[in-house]
Amino acid sequence: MKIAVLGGDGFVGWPTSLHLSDAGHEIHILDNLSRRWIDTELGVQSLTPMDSIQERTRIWHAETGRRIHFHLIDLAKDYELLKGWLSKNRPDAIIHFAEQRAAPYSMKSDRHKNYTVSNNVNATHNLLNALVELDLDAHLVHLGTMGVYGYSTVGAAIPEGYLPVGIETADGRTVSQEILYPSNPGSIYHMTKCLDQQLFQFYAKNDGLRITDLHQGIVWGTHTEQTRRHAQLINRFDYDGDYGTVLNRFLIQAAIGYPLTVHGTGGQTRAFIHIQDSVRCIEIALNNPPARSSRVEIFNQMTETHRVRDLAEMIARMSGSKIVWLPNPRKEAPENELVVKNEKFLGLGLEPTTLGEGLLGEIVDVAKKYAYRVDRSRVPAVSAWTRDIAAKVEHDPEGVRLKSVS
Ligand code: USQ
Repeated sequence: MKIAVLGGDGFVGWPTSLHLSDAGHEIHILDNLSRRWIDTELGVQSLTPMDSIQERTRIWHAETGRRIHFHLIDLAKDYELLKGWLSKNRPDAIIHFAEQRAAPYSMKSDRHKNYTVSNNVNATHNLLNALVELDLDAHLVHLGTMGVYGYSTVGAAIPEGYLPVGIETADGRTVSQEILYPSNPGSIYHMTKCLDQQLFQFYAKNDGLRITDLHQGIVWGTHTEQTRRHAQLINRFDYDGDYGTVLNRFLIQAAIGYPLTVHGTGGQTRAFIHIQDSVRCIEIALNNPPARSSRVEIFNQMTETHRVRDLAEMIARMSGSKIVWLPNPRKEAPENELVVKNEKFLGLGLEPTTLGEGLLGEIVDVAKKYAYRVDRSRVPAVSAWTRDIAAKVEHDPEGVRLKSVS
């Protein structure tokens, strides 16, 4: 297949591009390199030394003989450029990762909120609009998030996208329907993925576009089979308070002798998936497109759920690290149960890589190898969800304490 990977320079986009190129597909990365600019804005860098996209693709070609093509395009701003590229290249499938994906970054200031909304929503809408205009029947696979559901299960498992409901009619009958699971975003970033869902529903219904939306949990790990092949193919690995996600952060903190930063009681339960499984799921989704004019296909892309404090305690036992219990900079439920259905990927052959499989140690080893690149002052998560929360917490740049001053 000829596949366009939008956002193919990012944390999941890069290993996905390698995986699919390895499987024999023709890969075109379209990316505006915004993630690299955000690193510059924030004054942080990936834990792992990451080469330019051109250098990465050169090494991939030298290693495998396969070409990954790169095109510098900003989906959200360069509609005509995007349309021109799609019109000329007419890919069979498009994978859409090209969105600002960090909740804390999206909540930093009014400017960051505006940026996240206009970047993410315009990127998705420009793409859908262009597909219709060009009459291009490419299968669109989008990276959504488990966060569209919120994380509370009211005692029932979260279904894969659609909720069966019975609606009482005026004449006393009950009409059965399947509706999109009610969205309940916890950040501006997560909200943009809820807006994406609505755009997909409309374009599938109105124009018959073939769309798959993958509601992914928190990704952990850094290497995949292909990124291991050469030092310069290494994936990015974020540890800072804005882009580092919880499990990878705890592992890096363990590696550099930094206390594990649990927000609140750590009673938050979240869904997780290893990066290797993430790229496999995308391949499975590509191989199972919905029919034209059918409803949007939705998969829950996760393999297990864990409570934040259980992860911290497990890593503390493994590494001898201390845990610090910090005032939570986010507005979120302090404790929640989470049960999620993921039978669709399992039914299509996904064999989950779980936390028990010895990979945690490998990640600590990667983190130790590059520990000299860590700026410890960038570890605390300081982006507060509301003005009230911001007033109650204060950041101690010398240590880990994001401490309550009230
Ligand atoms: N947390 C801590 N300590 C930390 C960092 C985070 O206790 O040092 C807590 C947070 O308060 C939160 C939980 O861990 O309760 C998860 O935070 P996270 O930063 O790992 O994940 P999140 O902000 O939800 O976002 C990440 C990705 C996003 C993806 C989402 C999937 O950045 O792109 O959509 O995970 S999900 O969480 O399932 O919605």
